[in-house]
This record gives sequence, C-alpha cells and structure tokens, in this order.
Amino acid sequence: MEKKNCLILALDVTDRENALRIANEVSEYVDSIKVGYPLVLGEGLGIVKELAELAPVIADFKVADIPNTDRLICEQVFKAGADAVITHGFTGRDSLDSCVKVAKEYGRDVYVVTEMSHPGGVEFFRPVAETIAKMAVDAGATGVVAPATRPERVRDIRKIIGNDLHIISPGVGAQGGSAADVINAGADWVIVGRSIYNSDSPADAAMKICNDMKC
Ligand code: 3DU
Repeated sequence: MEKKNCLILALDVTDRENALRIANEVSEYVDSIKVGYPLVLGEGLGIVKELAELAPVIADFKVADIPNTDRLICEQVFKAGADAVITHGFTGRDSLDSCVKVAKEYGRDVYVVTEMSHPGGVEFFRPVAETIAKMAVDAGATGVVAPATRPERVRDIRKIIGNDLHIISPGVGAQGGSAADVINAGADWVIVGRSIYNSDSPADAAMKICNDMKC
C-alpha cells in the first residue's frame, strides 16, 4: 500500500449504496479501504471489487483457523480483488504461514493482529502480543495491527518488529485514540471507521484527521 495520507477507512456500514457513497466521498483522503464482516455479510464479497476501483481494499476477516481453511479463505479474498488480508496470530505459526504463502502467490499483503484496541483486548492478547509480533516478522508478514488506544503498546511493538514491517492502527476517534499520538508512537497508518462514516461530512472528517496527523 502506498503511503500518502496515513489513513485507512474502516467501512463498517452494511449496505452497498452507503458504502459506495462514503468511499467515493473520502477516496482522495484514504490510502486504503478496510472492509470486514459487516459489509461483506450485508452485501456479499462482490463489494470488494467495486471498492477496489476507488482504493486498495484490506479484507479484515481476522482469519483464525487451521492452515487449510486459512488458505481457502485467503484465496477467496484475493480472488475477489482484495489487496491485503488481516489475520489473527494466536492460531500459530503454521496457520500464519499458510496465509503468507497464499499472499505471496497472489502478490498481496498480510497484516497480523497483535493486541486489540478495545478494553478487553488486554485480557488475553497483552501477554502474547510481543510474541505474535515477533512471529509476524519471522513469517514474512507485511505488517501488524496494533492499538491506537494504547500508543505505548505501539511503541513496544515497533521495537520488536523494527522498520521493515508496517503498523496499521485502529482505535482512533470513537474508541478514544488520537491519530497524531499513535503516528508519533510509530504507526504507519491509522484505521478510522465511525468518526468518518457517521459524520455528516465524511470527507471533512477524513480531511481533519489527515491534517491532525501531518503524516
Ligand atoms: O472504532 P472504529 O469505528 O474507528 O473502527 C475501527 C475498526 O477497526 C473496526 O472495523 C474494527 O473492527 C477494527 N479493529 C479494531 O477496532 C481493533 C482491533 O484491534 C482490530 C480491528
């Protein structure tokens, strides 16, 4: 993904019309559009191709299964036109290897969740986040997902992964995180959903976040 604005839109609306309207309005401010279960379950995987005409799409399916099932999921995601997939890491190295292998075959990217941004994200992830980050490096992933709600954790994870892997960071705005703070802590991109798509003017909201970050 090319870094221009350091902003990824989390497009968690559930209908095609809204999704395309918002994506069109903000496309000049975002480097990628992240879609997940809400939109794909609402409208089908075909929405990925439509959005990919506006910006590269990250498929946030938090893939977390045995290697063979992970492989099948990643193949479907990349065939649908997604540029990247988000996977979990707690399922282990063999599962992650399977996703990375498919991504390399298709020339696409894999981001691995390290520690989640919501309050419950510390319960199980905190003790293993660094281990998952190290595994993401060893497995040849493109980058990791780390919490904008805890910039200090982004700093910790940056130390583990070095500068070769990217950090994409959700939790800005509605979850309380600051875009500027987490970029200063070492994130490459912030992922923002509700603060943009629930705004009366998604374009203005996206522009304001870009201005705040001065990325
Ligand atoms: O809180 P927002 O509405 O800005 O959306 C954040 C998005 O990022 C949303 O799609 C959510 O599923 C995703 N995400 C997290 O919020 C936290 C994580 O640790 C991983 C993904």
